Amino acid sequence: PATENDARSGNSVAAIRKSILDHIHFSQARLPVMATCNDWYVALAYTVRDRMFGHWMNVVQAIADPQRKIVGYLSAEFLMGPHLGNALINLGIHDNTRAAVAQLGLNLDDLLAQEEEPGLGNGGLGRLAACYMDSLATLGVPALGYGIRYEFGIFSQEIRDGRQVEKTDKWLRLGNPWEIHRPELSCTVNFGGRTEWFHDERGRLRIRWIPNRVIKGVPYDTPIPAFRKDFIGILRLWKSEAVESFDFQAFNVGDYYKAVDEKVVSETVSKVLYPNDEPEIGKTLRLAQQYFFVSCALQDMIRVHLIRGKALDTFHESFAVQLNDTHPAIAVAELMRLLVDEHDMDWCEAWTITRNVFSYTNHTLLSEALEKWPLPFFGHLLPRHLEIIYEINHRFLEEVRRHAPGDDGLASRLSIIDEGGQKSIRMAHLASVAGHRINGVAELHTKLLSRTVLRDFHAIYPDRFVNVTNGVTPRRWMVLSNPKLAGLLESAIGDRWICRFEEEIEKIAPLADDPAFRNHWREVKRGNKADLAGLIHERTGNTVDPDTLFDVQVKRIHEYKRQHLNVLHIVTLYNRIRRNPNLDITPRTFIFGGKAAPGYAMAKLIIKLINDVGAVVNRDPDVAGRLKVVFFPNFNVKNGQMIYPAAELSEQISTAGKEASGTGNMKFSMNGALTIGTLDGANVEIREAVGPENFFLFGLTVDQVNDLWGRGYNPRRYYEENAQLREAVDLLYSGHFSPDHQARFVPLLDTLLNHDPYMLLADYQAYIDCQDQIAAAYRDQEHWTRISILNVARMGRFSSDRSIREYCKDIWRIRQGV
Ligand code: DL6
Repeated sequence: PATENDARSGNSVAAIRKSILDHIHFSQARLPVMATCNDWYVALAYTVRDRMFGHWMNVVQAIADPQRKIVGYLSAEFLMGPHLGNALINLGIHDNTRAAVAQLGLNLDDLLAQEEEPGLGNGGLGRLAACYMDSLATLGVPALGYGIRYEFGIFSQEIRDGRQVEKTDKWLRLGNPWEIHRPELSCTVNFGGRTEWFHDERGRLRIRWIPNRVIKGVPYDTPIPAFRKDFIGILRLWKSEAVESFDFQAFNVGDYYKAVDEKVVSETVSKVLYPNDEPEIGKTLRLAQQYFFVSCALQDMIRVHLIRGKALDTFHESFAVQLNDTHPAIAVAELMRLLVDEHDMDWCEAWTITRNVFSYTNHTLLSEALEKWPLPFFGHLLPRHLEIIYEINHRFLEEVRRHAPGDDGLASRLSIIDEGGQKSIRMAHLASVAGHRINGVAELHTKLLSRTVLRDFHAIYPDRFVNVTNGVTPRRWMVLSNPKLAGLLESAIGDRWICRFEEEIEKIAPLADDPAFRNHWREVKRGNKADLAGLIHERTGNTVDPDTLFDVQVKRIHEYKRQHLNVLHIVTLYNRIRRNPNLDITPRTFIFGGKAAPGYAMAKLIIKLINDVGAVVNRDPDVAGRLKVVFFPNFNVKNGQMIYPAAELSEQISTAGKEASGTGNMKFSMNGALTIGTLDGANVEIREAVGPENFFLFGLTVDQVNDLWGRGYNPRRYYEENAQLREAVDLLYSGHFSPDHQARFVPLLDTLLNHDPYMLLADYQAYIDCQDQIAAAYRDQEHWTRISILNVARMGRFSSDRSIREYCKDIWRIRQGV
């Protein structure tokens, strides 16, 4: 058809080629002979983006349709990963684009490699938001993802001398062809100052906020394409700017630097993503960021609602707003302020709307990650919001006292204001008071949430609590990352599994009994391992053998995730080889990857530990290549796409009760890795789904962990009573792996022996025994392959499409679209 060949929107090879050349000329102003790789990448990105604009108009129509409810997903982080490859897959133009690019004498892989990924998130929480944007679009739900257009995303990690070195992530350096700048939709955001009473034009006494700083939020929209549907999601990220670039008054009197200063300070707000795992206290800029994007988002939603021609008292019929953790929880007070102060609504009516609009997802039980803002500091930045929070809290505590008269303990435990010690605002309480639904991200997590951190809320509002187990998108994490596997699946069961994962993927289960299929399966994995081995060599200089067991732990580096337990296993195997160099051992390649928060010294020491142990083990002639340890630098979405498909063993070994869900565990399993894991987070459900016989379980349960703390945990006893453990720990103490600095790992080892807050020593022997079983199981490749196939076949439940359907039904009360 003619439209197929239209250079602006057609999908034929000729149309795509023509479009790329047009963009080289009209958008880049380049002669093709002089165009750089980046010019071609940008021209291709524009070509692909053009093909989303038709879909975009469908979404604009859905957003304008007063009958359709819109999801506003508020998240301080969106870890989208590279757009180009994903868009080619979702738009169904991958093969034609590859051909078109080839006709221009270029290689698509080189252009894909050119894209700097937008690393606007720390890890699981931000990546979950990205998977959810993909599923929302694919399910045809009109959605706006609201966040911050950080100028610098998550730092990029280099490893020098075995240590993490952080490099600024200048992802916008060469421009960003995916976004559309929308200055006409800018909002203003106030900070600081004071509030005052005044009489309005009708003589009523009201409050107004006199801020001492005003900045501008400018949105940039990125289309998030649905899989093979004429629909997109809109990711609307806000950049902070000065309201006026120059203070002309200051300029006129000659103070040029003061004039520029205002601009610099305003732009600081969206400058840099904060790393997690670091205390919040005192980070004014962080609170400013949170308020900044949330205020812009709510102003934007109100604008959209009013454009629909509806009165503000029906705002909750237009929008369901999800608070992705507590980072955007200030939205509760901001919506009240906008409705009551700016739109003159009655408090009770505004509160009813607010309660209907918001729901809250909790992503962590770790007390250090629960956000609290000291009162004076909060009031200094957001004086009006402090008053509003006091009022919300006052009314809420009255309700609590009616519910449990005389129970002052309950009231003080539930209060949004923590009165103990330094007074502070508990953001999780603010979100829980307002949210009509509160959800955890895995069954175990939701259960623990309602028994621990939000126990009192659960007691008074049990119906607010629901679980929505996380999911990941099979489009990015299978089709895009693992084309070999996707091809094999397609030849076996067609391609309906890509967007009907829950129903379709199990159809491969019977093929686990087919020897020919198993052979193909192994070839796919072997190919992916060889690809990764090449990349490892390129990035680290290490040579790894694709015929060894690829044992992988990639995720943020954190003590609770216990990368150092994995290291204890490596040292234990190493000791066994040292004792008996002829030992018959299953050869393994241990692959680690992940970033440590820049201020988290212990996590950084764990990175050094992995590298130091690797340096010795990899070189030891007795080991003779049977163990290899590599640290893959700069784990991000792009690298993850290469790593998950090559993994055979997935390490999900957090202390039970600490990992809210995990999503890497799902990505591994969907790509055919078997899991060694504790009963933590979504591991519990993954094990149930794949079958206990197809999952390597070890370790204490949550109840056993609590019980052991209750009885008095003495880690040193485990060390003293377990010769193998002692030998491993002693070797680390001895400086064997750190000859240049014998005491390097003492802080880490002393922590293990004296406190061991994450119970590595208690779980050590169970972990080693389980790893020994795995080593034996791997030798039976037919059986291993069978389990691998069954793992993939039974992952249906872990598609983010299922999660989003649950949010639609149980939380947002939204019908799905196309
Ligand atoms: O829900 C997404 C992801 C979970 O899979 C991880 O288990 C959890 O650790 C992570 N939580 C955070 C919390 N950050 N804060 N606050 O990143 O969420």
